[in-house]
Amino acid sequence: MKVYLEQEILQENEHQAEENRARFGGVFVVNLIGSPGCGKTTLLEKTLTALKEEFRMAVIEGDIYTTKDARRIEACGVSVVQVNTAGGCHLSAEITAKAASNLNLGALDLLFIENVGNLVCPAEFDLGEDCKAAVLSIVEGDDKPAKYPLLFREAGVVVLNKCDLQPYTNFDMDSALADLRGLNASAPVFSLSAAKGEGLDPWFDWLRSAVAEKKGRQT
Ligand SMILES: Nc1nc2c(ncn2[C@@H]2O[C@H](COP(=O)(O)OP(=O)(O)O)[C@@H](O)[C@H]2O)c(=O)[nH]1
Ligand SMILES: [Mg+2]
Repeated sequence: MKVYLEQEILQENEHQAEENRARFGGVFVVNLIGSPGCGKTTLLEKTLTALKEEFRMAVIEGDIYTTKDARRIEACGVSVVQVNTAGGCHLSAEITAKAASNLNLGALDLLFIENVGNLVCPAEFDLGEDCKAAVLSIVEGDDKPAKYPLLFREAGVVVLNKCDLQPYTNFDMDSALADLRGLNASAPVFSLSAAKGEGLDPWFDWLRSAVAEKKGRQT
């Protein structure tokens, strides 16, 4: 019975996700997924600040409680909608649709969705995004891609954050990359430090190409 219910929930979610995808139109939508504290909001702050003259952007912030992340995004001068799941461990397509109804999608190039901090459930729920971005900070350990395979398999792009802390950790980059490549042969992997602003240019360039490619597909 439990399996049946779960399937039903996922099927309903899939239906709404398809509607969201249609509504997003030519906007490139990135669903950022990673553990609490891996640096998703910091990565967004740096990205929005760097690209806000270039692209029309907005953010949907998913958190269990508080508007703390939305305030950080607002301070970057970008429109933001905060969603509080009040205990829910992931965003659903339905929640995303409600949040997106507060945004003028026709006036956007790029929409980021910061999912609830969690390496497990968010990977199961399609929100209608173009791409899941898996964010892993190296202090979480090189074993995490192998231990949380769904997210890394589903990811269209992987960010390895907090690389400035490499000297203080035993993170084995070769081992993490080997596990990652076993799960996902094609996703680009960007090693960077969001807080220090180091290694961000390849990530920005990837976003530029993705936005252009999405626009090209619509015309
Ligand atoms: N050393 C270091 N700290 C970082 C980096 N990125 C984020 N942080 C810190 O990690 C903590 C959590 O970051 P936050 O962006 O709120 O993570 P989120 O929960 O994934 O949104 C904050 O104290 C950040 O300053 C990084 O690249 N290097
Ligand atoms: Mg955050």
